[in-house]
Amino acid sequence: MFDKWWERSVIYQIWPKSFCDSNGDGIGDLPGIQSKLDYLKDLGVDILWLSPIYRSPDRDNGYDISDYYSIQPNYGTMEDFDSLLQEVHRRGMKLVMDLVMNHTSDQCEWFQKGIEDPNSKYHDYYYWRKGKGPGVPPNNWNAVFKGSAWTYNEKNDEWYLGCFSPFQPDLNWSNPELRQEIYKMVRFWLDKGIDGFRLDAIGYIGKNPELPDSPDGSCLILDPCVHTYLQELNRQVLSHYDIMTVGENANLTVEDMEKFASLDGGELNMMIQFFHVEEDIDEFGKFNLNRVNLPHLKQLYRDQQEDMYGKFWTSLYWSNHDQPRQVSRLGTEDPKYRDRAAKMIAMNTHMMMGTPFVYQGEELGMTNLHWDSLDELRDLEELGAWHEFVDSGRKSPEEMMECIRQKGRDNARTPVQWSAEKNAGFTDGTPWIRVNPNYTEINAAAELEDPDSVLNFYKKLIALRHTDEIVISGQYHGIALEDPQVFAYTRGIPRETWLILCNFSGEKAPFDWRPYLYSSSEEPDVVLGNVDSSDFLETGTLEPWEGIILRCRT
Ligand code: TEU
Ligand code: CA
Repeated sequence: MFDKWWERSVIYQIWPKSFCDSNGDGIGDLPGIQSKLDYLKDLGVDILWLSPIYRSPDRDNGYDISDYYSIQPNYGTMEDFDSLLQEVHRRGMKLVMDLVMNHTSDQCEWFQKGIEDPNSKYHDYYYWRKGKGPGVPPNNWNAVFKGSAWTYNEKNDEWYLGCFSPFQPDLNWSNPELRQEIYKMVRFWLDKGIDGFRLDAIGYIGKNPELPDSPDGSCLILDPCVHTYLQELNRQVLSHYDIMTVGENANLTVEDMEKFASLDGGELNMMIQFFHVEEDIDEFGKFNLNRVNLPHLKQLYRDQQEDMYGKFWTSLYWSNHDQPRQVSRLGTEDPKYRDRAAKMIAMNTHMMMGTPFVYQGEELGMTNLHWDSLDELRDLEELGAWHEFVDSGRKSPEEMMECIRQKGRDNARTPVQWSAEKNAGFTDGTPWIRVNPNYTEINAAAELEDPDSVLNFYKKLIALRHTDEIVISGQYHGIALEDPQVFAYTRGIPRETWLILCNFSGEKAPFDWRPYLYSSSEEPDVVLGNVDSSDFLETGTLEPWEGIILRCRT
């Protein structure tokens, strides 16, 4: 326990399309990423996770791969990739790639060949089934991006399964030949010397080949065979390399997480947890206007953080390419407190047990975008949900637009704000998606110069993980669970306790810290805080959005 390099690391996620454009076509690319490696090294992160860069028709931003062995031409060439990998390693960082193996694009050669010749081996690489009758799909599953999970193909009078969308047909993992085909591809990338994978939608690969109806029409059944497949992948491929793996799947319980990512290392090293980002969902899924319920959230964290000790490892994050911007979601966009809130939220995440993930632009305090109209949106999830909820009259267009502004994925996908120059310094051309107009205030160039910026605060937080053992191995205790404003917890190792206090509200918050640092006769010292010369220790009151770390040694 605590001796793995990824347990001592901070991961930075790059979503290539919006990171940095080197050639003026309005689309981020690999040379653009390479040009920012010194910035990332200076930030202090250890591992870069690259969202998919494989060849793809780009219906779902590369999560629909048409050729696993080549690079998306918009992003560059294989030489660009090799050069990027080399430059990442030269700076002492590591590179982790996205592995999308639940589905391919419908443009993938395997899928196309299976349609052309239903007797070819490629046909059984996917789930093809006869309908229950004319126009009636084989079962009741609905796609994640709305509509039926089945698409009819006239040529062979069969339906194929696409649990996310019709552009993303699911691979048939019950076919051993398909599994070997995938393992071959995984080895191809590992042999290049990459340092691991983030495994997309991994729970979906486990399906009972009978494909029975599900009680709620969901296609995420989590059949136990998912563990058989992952153990096989681990035994035959992953365990032969010094790499890390992080699986991604929504709707997992703490027990599920332990199965996927137990410390015995038989499957994956950690999972991307979802309980916190799903705390606010309702019958419309993520498209709602709910703010997170703080006492409930603290309870969920307490359960997981206290339970995982000695059993499994986890990821820590609020932001990625599927989530709205965290400062808008949990903090405030009010310029008076925006930066302070962004720092407090980061502190809350980074001081927990697990590996923190920073999503591009988060370290600058980037916010959601106030979208004006439907034609500005790019995400197929947002558009699918729009049609499902607005066309059926379940939500008015105005309400749905507001839900997208608050929760939609496009918020995370606006270009990284590098400077106050045109298009935030992201591109000389026309950006593929709108740039957030607040780049004149929120941008890397300005923040590098400002010692009090969100960016410089992230550097301090990240550095703590490298200097203070307690951040990695300290036991977590959730406290003051009922407090409606303050998220409080302690971390402890023998002879040392840290108390982390985060005011998740725009009001002052009294908090009595004494009962939690009882082991010491001396006054605690302040490890880090987001309020300049905070007087919290004297007044016992946190300022709006204040975050502070107190330490006691005995
Ligand atoms: O997401 C998988 C997943 O579980 C989704 O349900 C995710 O929770 C949803 O997008 C949230 O709104 C992965 C990728 O991260 C996502 O970008 C892809 O669109 C999806 O797989 C399909 O490959
Ligand atoms: Ca480009």
